[in-house]
Amino acid sequence: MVSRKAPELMYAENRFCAGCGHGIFDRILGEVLTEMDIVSDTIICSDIGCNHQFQFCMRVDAIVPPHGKMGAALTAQKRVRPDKYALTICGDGGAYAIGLGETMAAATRNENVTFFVMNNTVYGMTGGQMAPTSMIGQTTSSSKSGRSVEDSGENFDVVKVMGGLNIAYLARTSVTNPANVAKTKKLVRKALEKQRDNKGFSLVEVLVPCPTNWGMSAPQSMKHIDEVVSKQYELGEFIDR
Ligand SMILES: Cc1ncc(C[n+]2csc(CCOP(=O)(O)OP(=O)(O)O)c2C)c(N)n1
Ligand code: SF4
Repeated sequence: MVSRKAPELMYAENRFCAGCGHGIFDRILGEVLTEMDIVSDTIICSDIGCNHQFQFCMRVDAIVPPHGKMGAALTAQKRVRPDKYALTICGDGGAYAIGLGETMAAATRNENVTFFVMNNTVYGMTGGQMAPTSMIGQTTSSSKSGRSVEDSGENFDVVKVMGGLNIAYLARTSVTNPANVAKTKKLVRKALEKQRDNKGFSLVEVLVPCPTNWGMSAPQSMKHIDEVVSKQYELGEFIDR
């Protein structure tokens, strides 16, 4: 097997569970920041959630606002330091549950900031509870009989919700195989180029596995994304201005 050298900013092994998608995304982001030569021009807004563990493997400036306040924190950061890239790696819980108001407010203002939302369809760090993105029928630690529309409403699809907004970029991707990893890398770069060119708000949702809370092996969880999750959450580029 051929392995590529990790970029210099990745200074340690990651601490995610085996097979977690967060580590794959962090490596992609590390490569993009390095190739764009913007590591020292970037401040990552780190949400509370499993994603925050990027700080234990990536040497990059970061701030940690309260859980879910990414939209407000990124807005402040970018307005105070417009010379720095303002981006977040956050979970679907942080972006679409507790943080939905801030996320939408930043989007409707078309703030020049970038969201990378890791959608694993659960609250990973706190034990796999139901999130807005949990699919109808999905069993989680807080929906043992499966999510029902009657009790919990429809699941949250960011493309349906943000699709009509005047934002710069909206895309969804996954990291289930080398082709999807390569595609994700392109979309991550594109989103950051939107910010570089002052086009406004960009959001890339990444379908990532949480084998621990899904009760699956790493290969099973990748298959589950290809066969189930990405059928529910269509991959593609939906806004590109
Ligand atoms: C104000 C506040 N409410 C609740 C919590 C508990 N909490 C920590 S992380 C989290 C959700 C994590 O899920 P997600 O954002 O999807 O990220 P993941 O861990 O799945 O990557 C919650 C509810 C908190 N830390 N702060
Ligand atoms: S609990 Fe899930 S999201 Fe968190 S590190 Fe483990 S696999 Fe990743």
